[in-house]
Amino acid sequence: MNLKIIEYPDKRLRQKSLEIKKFNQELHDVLDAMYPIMIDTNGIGLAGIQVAIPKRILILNIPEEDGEQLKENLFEMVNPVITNKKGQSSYQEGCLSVPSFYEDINRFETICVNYQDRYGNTKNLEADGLLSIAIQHEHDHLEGILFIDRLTSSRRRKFEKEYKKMLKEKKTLKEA
Ligand code: Y12
Ligand code: CO
Repeated sequence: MNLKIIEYPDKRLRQKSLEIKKFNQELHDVLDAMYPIMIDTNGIGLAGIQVAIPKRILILNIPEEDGEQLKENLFEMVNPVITNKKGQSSYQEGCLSVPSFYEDINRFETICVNYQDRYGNTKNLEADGLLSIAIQHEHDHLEGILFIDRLTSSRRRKFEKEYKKMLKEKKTLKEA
């Protein structure tokens, strides 16, 4: 499966992703194909829409303290629903669909999430720390929301200016 990460300002990132109803081989193939893309690009989280698949799926692989990402720590969440949210935390987030930009974003500290695994089994998870932040970030993607939407308006304006400049430089380099 030839999947590619789509980048802001691609309008597809604004789509609301659709519920998964069939837990079939096609779903397994997509989830299997998303994993190497996330790992090869140093990602810790990836939602379906980031590879142009508007389905309610996300994967997460939080690194160990030494930075190693173990496949046994992989979470695959299908149709995730965040049920409880409490506390507040701030973390410098980045996104594979918004390259080269990192910013502190406020999130809930602890969340509960109900989801299904790739076979349709229902799961419940209470998450805090980086896992909680990453779930909230990826869950936003399913709603067409990007972390840059959560910036203050002045910070957002600064981002748009810097990002436009970066895209222009990238284009110039490509043409050279
Ligand atoms: C905290 C941190 C991240 C999340 C959501 C998931 N975001 C990511 O996994 C972002 C990964 C990322 C990787 C990059 O490295 C490469 O592309 C090689 C990167 O670097 C560049 O774009 C140049 C940016 C982001 C939630 C909470
Ligand atoms: Co993202």
